[in-house]
Amino acid sequence: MEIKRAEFVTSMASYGDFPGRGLTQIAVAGKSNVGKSSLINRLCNRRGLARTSATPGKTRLINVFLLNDAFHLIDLPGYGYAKVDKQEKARWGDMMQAYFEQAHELVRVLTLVDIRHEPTRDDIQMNTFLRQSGIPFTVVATKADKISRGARQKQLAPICRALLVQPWEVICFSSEDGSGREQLLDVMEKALGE
Ligand SMILES: Nc1nc2c(ncn2[C@@H]2O[C@H](COP(=O)(O)OP(=O)(O)OP(=O)(O)O)[C@@H](O)[C@H]2O)c(=O)[nH]1
Ligand SMILES: [Mg+2]
Repeated sequence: MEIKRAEFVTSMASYGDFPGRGLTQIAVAGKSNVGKSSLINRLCNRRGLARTSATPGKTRLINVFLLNDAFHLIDLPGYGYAKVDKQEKARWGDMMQAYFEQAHELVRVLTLVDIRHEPTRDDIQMNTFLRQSGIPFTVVATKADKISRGARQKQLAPICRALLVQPWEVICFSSEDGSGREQLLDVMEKALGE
C-alpha cells in the first residue's frame, strides 16, 4: 500500500460528534510524547499534517485523517502525561471509553511504545483492555533511530514480556529515518482488507 492522499478531517472531544461513519478506521494509541502524531506524518510523508510537539500532551482531542480517500486514521490523545490533574484524566478516560464503544469501524489499533523504555502501567492497561475487548492491535516500538540496530532486538525483550507479544510481531519504527514504514503499511493494508 502507498499513501497517495492524506487530509485532516476533524478534531473532536467526543466520538459521538463524528459524522464520517462508514469508512474503516485504524487508530494510533500510546502514551503522551511516544510519537503518535510523528508516525502519522511519516506514514503520509507530510510534515505538518498532525501536530507534534516536544512537550507531552499536545494531542488532547481525537484527530481524524482521511487517507487515500478510503479509510480513517485516528490520532488518539496520549495517556500517562504526569502534569494532568484528576479531572483531565477522567475526561481522557471517558473520551477513550466512548470512542472504543462507538467505533464499530475500527479494525486495528497501533499501540506505540518507546523502544528505549519498558512499558508503563498505562501501556499494560491499554494492552489488557484491547485484548479483553477483542480489538486487534499491533505493537509499534517508536524512536528506533535513538538506539543502534544491534541493540533493537534486545530492547524488545522487556516490551514483549510486558505486552505478551512475540518480537517478530513488533514493528520497530522511526519517524526520523522512516524505518519500519513499509512494514507498517503492510500491516495496515492487511487490516483494511480483512
Ligand atoms: N528521534 C526521534 N524523535 C521522535 C520520533 N517520533 C517522535 N519523536 C519526537 O518526540 C516528540 C513527541 O512526538 P509526537 O509525535 O508529538 O508525540 P505524540 O505521541 O503525538 O504526543 P501527544 O500528542 O502529546 O500525545 C517530538 O519532539 C518528536 O519530534 C522518532 O521516531 N525519532
Ligand atoms: Mg500527538
